Amino acid sequence: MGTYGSKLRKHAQVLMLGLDGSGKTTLLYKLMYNESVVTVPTVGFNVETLETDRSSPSLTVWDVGGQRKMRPHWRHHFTDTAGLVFVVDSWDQKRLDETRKELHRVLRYGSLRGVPLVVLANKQDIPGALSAEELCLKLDLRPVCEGRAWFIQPCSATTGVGLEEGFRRIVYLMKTPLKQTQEDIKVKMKSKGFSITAVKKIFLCGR
Ligand code: G3D
Ligand code: MG
Repeated sequence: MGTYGSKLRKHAQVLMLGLDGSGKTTLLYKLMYNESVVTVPTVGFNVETLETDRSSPSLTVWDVGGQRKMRPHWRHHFTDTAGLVFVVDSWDQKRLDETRKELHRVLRYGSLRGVPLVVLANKQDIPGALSAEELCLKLDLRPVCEGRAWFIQPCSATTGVGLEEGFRRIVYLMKTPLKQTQEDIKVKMKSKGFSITAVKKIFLCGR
């Protein structure tokens, strides 16, 4: 199952990163308790366990503080990470460049090589938020994710829309070898009448 497969047992560690203010803590607690919480900037980390279906591991989700001074500490959480969730504030275009740089920096770490990635395009409820497709291009996801299973999921931590799908997707990517993932998507989309090129554009923004 590749380098990340051995890390997937009964519990799997999912690391959730992203700039401060992107919505990590809000979405974690929305997902856990279906409640909107008042957040304060996370200093250190929050950790919660999410139960999935029986055939999948439970997820220990680490929500690590995203302030600039906290980012050098992200790497201490990389070992044993089976899946990476990177949260983006889709509305805040001023910080897109910073977001792209941090994401690319994280993906360059050797210990995260081959670890599946789900980018959560958060704050879709705000008018003017960039779509997943637009973010995909602006964050240069396609080239930087070469050789890695990845997906971009639009969501809103406030309304809860797209959150479960995003975490289901990371479980799926963690359980399925990269080649299989590509084949599954091709077959699924063919049955729905999409061409392979369309699959790439719509779901993966290219690979
Ligand atoms: P972080 O943990 O990534 O640092 P937080 O981010 O979860 O603390 O969220 C930062 C701010 O963004 C919070 O607002 C939170 O309510 C808001 N937020 C998070 N997700 C969404 C979303 O999907 N939509 C909207 N509209 N807002 C969101 P405050 O005002 O408390 O700073
Ligand atoms: Mg936080």
